[in-house]
Amino acid sequence: MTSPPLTQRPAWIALTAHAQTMKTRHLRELFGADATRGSRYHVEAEGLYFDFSKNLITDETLSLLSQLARESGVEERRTAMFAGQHVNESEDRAVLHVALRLPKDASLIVDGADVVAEVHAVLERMATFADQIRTGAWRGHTNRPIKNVVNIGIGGSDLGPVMAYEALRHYSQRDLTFRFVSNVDATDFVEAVRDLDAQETLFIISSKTFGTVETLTNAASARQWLIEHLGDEAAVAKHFVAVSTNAAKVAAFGIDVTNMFEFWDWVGGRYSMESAIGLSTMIAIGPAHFYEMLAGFHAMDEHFLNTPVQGNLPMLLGLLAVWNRNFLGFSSVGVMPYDRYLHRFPAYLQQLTMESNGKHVTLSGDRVTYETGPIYWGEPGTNGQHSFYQLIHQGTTVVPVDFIGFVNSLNPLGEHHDILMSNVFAQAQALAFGKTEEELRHEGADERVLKHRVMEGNRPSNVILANELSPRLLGLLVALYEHSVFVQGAIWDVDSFDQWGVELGKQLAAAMIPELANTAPVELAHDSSTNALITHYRSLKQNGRNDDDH
Ligand code: G6Q
Repeated sequence: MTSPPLTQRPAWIALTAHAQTMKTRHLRELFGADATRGSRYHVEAEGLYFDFSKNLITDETLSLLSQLARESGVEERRTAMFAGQHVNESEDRAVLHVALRLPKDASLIVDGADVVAEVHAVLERMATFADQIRTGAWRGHTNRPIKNVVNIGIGGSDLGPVMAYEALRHYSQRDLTFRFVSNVDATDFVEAVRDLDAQETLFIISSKTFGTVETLTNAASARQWLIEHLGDEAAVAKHFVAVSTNAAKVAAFGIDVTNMFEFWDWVGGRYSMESAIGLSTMIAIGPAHFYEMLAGFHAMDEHFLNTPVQGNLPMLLGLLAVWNRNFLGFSSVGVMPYDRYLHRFPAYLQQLTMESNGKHVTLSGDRVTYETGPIYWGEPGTNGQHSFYQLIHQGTTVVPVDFIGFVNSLNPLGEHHDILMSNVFAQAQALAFGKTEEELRHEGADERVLKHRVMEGNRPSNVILANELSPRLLGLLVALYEHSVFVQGAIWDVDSFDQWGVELGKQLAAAMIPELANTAPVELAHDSSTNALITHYRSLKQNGRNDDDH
């Protein structure tokens, strides 16, 4: 399908004009004019209640956004992705994370092979291994059961596993300890293992390419640590497994490929937490819970694929994000989970959203003439309320917020949960409706600080409410955001599945390592700032650590 460039599509032009009117409206007025707005602008599906009524929208906005999706070919692109076409055009790859969560009896033939059979074969191997670790049947080199699992990986090979472990900790086997090492900063590794007994420690080296410098550096240090503690190279066999697409490099590192769990080129790093990259998750929560999580992902996939736009959660979340970004001009999105277990969810989402849609050219390589991916950030509630929420409420930058909350706590304790959830509803309310001077005066507020206390309101938010945080729910939630990112990327006409922007820094750093390590004089040929920094670093480094500094 060829459609005109985004800004020339009729819906885009109409939305631009419509936004001028909407910018003069206030949520107070929109709610005042329609007593049913709060219930009308919500969708309930798969156990998720999505309230989007506190966005600066009307029926016309929604209908124009649906038109924009149609004119942008979002549905065609969705079909193409689910069918295994190479929608990651710049890397010429299929994008099939949805195949990772297809049920066992499904089938999806890609390039002549049934990927579902391959996916389930790996899941079964993972389940056998996870059970061996969980029951103590897998023995370490000195015949002790494994008690500690350390995942070494970075980016997509870390953020998903650590987020999922934290999110589903309630369901985890509590006599096992999990650690996640990602940063090449040695502190990450050293602090992660300092209280662990090597005899009871399993390292999972998670790397799609098995060529990532941070992961290989940490993996090498882990190997050395293990051998130092157990005094035998042969110990590696029982204490290291790999998750990768690259068997040759796994073998070259010294891990037996029978201890490698495979995934595929068509799984993007940031879309891989339910592949073998989720091995640590499966060990933590057990295979049955892991399959429940996959079922949650799949339910959202089906919902996304089969539901008309007006009731389609990822479509609506994505279209509203485009509305806020492009037409109202808001440059960031706050994601505030009111659940402590989801404390790594914002970090996970940052990669999912910003690595996917932080792009400056279209699929055909033309510079975009509109804004693309907003900045995603966030913290769990209620902590944020006692710090940066001040800016969200009264600052000069409007930050649309996604609130995520649950009806039932996994740790019911006194009044805690009602207090927590009252804050979700209250924050969304305060953002939308604020407080006027008149109201404050009526309440008898001190005239001297009246202006300081005014809350302008009219700040958009979504509320996502579910029964409780379960493995299934986590799958639903992650898939909701994955597909919302897809919808946004399809409208912006960018490649949401590549990440060329992370390459240059890696190349420059690789070239500098010898310059930093070398003690002999070197000819530096960078810009004058970089040259001066390296020179200063080298000269201080040669002086060694200063005992006065610590
Ligand atoms: C994710 C990115 C990136 C990747 C890491 C780790 O979509 O591609 O974050 O996951 O760079 O890569 P490896 O798994 O290959 O080590």
